Amino acid sequence: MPRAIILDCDPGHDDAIALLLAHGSPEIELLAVTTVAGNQSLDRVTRNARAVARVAGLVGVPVAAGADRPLVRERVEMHAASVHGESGLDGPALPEPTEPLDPRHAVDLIVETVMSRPPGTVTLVPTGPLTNIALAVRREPRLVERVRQVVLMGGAARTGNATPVAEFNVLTDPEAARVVLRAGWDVVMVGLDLTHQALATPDVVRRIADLGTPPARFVVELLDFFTSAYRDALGFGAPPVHDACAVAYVADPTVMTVHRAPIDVELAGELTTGMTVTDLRDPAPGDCPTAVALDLDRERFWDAVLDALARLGPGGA
Ligand SMILES: [Ca+2]
Repeated sequence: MPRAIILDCDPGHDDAIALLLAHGSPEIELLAVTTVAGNQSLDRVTRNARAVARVAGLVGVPVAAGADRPLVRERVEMHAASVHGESGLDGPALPEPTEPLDPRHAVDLIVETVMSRPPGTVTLVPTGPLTNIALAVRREPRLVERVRQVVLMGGAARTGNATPVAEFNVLTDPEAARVVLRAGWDVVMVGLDLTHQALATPDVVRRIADLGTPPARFVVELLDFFTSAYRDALGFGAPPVHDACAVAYVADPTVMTVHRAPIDVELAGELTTGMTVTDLRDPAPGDCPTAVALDLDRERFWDAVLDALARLGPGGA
């Protein structure tokens, strides 16, 4: 049985690859796509999500827009133009969306989707700031019991990217991250410790190019821009496709090692606001609901991405 997910995202180059992986993966049933301000403004990331949905051939899956700012913090300087460009998805020409935008707010779509499905069957996969997920669980507290798992891209047990200790998604809305990490549901934090092992090296880009399909070409154009941006802005030799890692975990949890550990978020540090403080001392308490991803099987990860892209075929799956 494929695992049903809601992808809550802010495309974003790696969000786009995460969406393509989710739709192309036979292990995943994509129930809905929701968007949140993060890498760019809500309008831009929503437009981007719908354009990627068209590239993927995603039809009949609702796409809804959510929060346009963090719960508490100001919007200023929250966008990541240095790595994603002014559009949030610079590089390829973006097609006009063909599917209508769902009129519901993302939070309503998340709540309605989870509550209408059997208990324990829907996994939330947030790959942007956690604003929508925090609002959803406040709106409908029964989500805590109802969802199967929250597999989020964000945070870092060790080294950050937006600051020495904070990762971008969590730093953008740390109060939302605290709500999500303290809710009591099963959370897997797929953070920078893991995602910095998922580097789209030139050999990977070549393998994707060799598929020769329009979705594969789209990904190559994304990765060409992302490679330059990560090199120029952050000094990386190859860009990490962060968000695809969270989807890959849902499709096959054995593609990475996951360590149960208490995780909380610093909200008022003089130097450490947005840090996901992760207690890696063993053993974790028996009832600890949070876990952190640590080691990636790179070969199987990229095989899964390639397989999914191949399944999308020339015009999407
Ligand atoms: Ca993202």
